[in-house]
Amino acid sequence: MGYKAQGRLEKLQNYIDGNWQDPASGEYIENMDPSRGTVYSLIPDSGKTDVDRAAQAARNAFPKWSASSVQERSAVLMRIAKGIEQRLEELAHAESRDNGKPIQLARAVDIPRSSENFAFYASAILHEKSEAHLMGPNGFNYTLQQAAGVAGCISPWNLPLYLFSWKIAPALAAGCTVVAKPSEVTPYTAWKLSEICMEAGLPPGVLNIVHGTGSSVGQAIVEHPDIPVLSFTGGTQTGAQIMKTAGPRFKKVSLELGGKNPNIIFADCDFEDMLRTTVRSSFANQGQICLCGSRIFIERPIYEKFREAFVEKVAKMKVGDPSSENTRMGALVSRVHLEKVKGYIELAKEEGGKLLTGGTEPEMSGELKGGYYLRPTVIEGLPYDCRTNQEEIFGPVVTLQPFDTEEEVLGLANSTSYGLAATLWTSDLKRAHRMAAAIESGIIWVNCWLLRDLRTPFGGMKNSGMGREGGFEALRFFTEPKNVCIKL
Ligand code: TXE
Repeated sequence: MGYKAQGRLEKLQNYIDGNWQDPASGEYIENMDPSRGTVYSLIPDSGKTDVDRAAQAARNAFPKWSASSVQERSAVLMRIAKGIEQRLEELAHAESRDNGKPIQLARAVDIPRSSENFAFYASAILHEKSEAHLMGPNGFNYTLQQAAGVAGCISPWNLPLYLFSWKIAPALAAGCTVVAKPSEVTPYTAWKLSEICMEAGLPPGVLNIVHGTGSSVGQAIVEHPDIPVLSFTGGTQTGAQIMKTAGPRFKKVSLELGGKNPNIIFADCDFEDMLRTTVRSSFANQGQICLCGSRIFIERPIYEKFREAFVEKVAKMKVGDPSSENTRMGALVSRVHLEKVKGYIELAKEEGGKLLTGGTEPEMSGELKGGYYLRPTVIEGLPYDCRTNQEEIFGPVVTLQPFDTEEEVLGLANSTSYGLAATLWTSDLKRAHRMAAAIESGIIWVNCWLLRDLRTPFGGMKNSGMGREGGFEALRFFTEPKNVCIKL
C-alpha cells in the first residue's frame, strides 16, 4: 500500500540513466525491519512510467556498452566488485536488517558472494572463445556471440544482493544493458549497489534499478517490448505468470524457481559430518534458501540414532536478534511469510505429523517482541505424498522419513513436482554415482551441501525452473549466437 513519503524515514530512489530518481507516482511502500516488525525506510512504489524511462535509458546505452571491449567491461565490473568488498561491513549490516538474517551469515556469505559474482564474470569474459566450424577447402563458419539487448533481471528476497548480482553481473559482462528489480521486501542493498555503480564509473543507463512491487514494476518489465531477455528467480507460481506473459512475445527466459529438496542419508555415511551439515542445510537463513533440504530421508538402521541426535541439536539452536554476533537463527523475512510457514505447521499436524521440536514462536523481549521469529521445526510421521511433503514451505521446517531400500528412496525423492537440489550422504562411491544419475534434480551434493563453484551450471528441472545460471551458461544466455558462413 503506497502513501506519500514522510520526511523522517530514509527514502530509497530508483537508479535510472545514472541518476537517482523519485518514482513518477510520488508514492512509497513501507520497508520493514523483520527483526522488530517496524518500518525503517521507504521504497519507491514505481510503475510503468518508471520502467519505460529505465528501458529507454538502457536502450540508449546499449550500442556503446555492447560494442565496448571486454577489457573495458571487465575493468568496470572489477571496480564494482571492489566497491562491494570495501563496504563489506556496511552492506552486511544492511542486509541483515532488511532480511532478518544473522549478521554473521550476511558477512560470511551474502556480501562476499555478491562481490565474487562481479569479479567472476569480469574475469570470465577475458577467457571466452567463440566457435568455428570448418568445411575443408570449401569454407568455414564462425559464431558471433552478440549481446542480446536490454535484459530484465528480477530477484527475490531470500539472498537479496547475492541473487541480484548473480543475474546482473553476467548480463553486464555479456554486453547487455539492464533494467533490474530487487524484491520489494528486501530492496536496501540494491539501493546501495546503485551508489557503488556510480562510484565505479559505470556509464549512465547501463544498469537501471527500479524499485516496486512485482505486479507493477515486475509485470511492466516482463511486458516491455524493448526488453527481450528475462532472468527471474522467485516463486514457481510467479514463474508461470512470467512465462504466460513472455511466451507469446517470444522472449528469452531463464527461471530459477522453488524446490522441495530431498536430503538422503544412508547408514554408511560419516555420521558426525552429516549431522553438522544437515543442521545447516535444513535451517541456514531460517530455511529460506531454495537449496535447503526440507525432506530428510534416513535409512532405517540409523533412523532412531539420527532423530535423537538431530532433534537434540536443533532444540538447542537459539533464535535471536539478527544483529547479534552470536545469532545463527534470525527472523523470517515478513509477517506474511511467517504466517504462511505457520500455516504449514498447522497443516502438518492435521495431516498426522508429530512435532519433535519447534513449531512455535519464541518469546522475544524488548524491541524484538514485534519481530517475525519461529523456532526451527522438525516433524515426523507424515506420508510422503501429503501436502506438507510436496509443497515448498521455504522456512525453518523439515520432515523426517525412514526408508529401507535405494529404490524406495529414489521414488520418494523424485515424488514432488520440483527438481532443484538434492543431498546424498553415503560412503559407497558406486551408490553415490548411481543415485546422482537417477535423482531428478539440477544439482546434487554428495557428502556436502552448498559447496559452490561458480563455473558449474546452476538451476533446476521440472517445476524448479528453466535454463541454467552460472559459468559460461549465463554468459551464453545473455547473448545471441549468430552463425557467419564464408565460402572460400
Ligand atoms: O516470491 P515472488 P515471494 C518461493 C517461496 C515463497 C514463494 C513466494 O516458496 O514462499 O516463492 O515468495 C517479483 N511479474 N520463493 O512472493 O512473488 C517480486 O516482486 C514479474 C522461492 O516473495 O515470486 C520479486 O522481485 N515479477 C525463491 C520476485 O518476483 C514479479 C525465492 C520474487 O517474488 C511478479 C523467493 C510478476 N507478476 C521465494 N510478481 C527461490 N527459488 O529462491 C512478483 N514478482
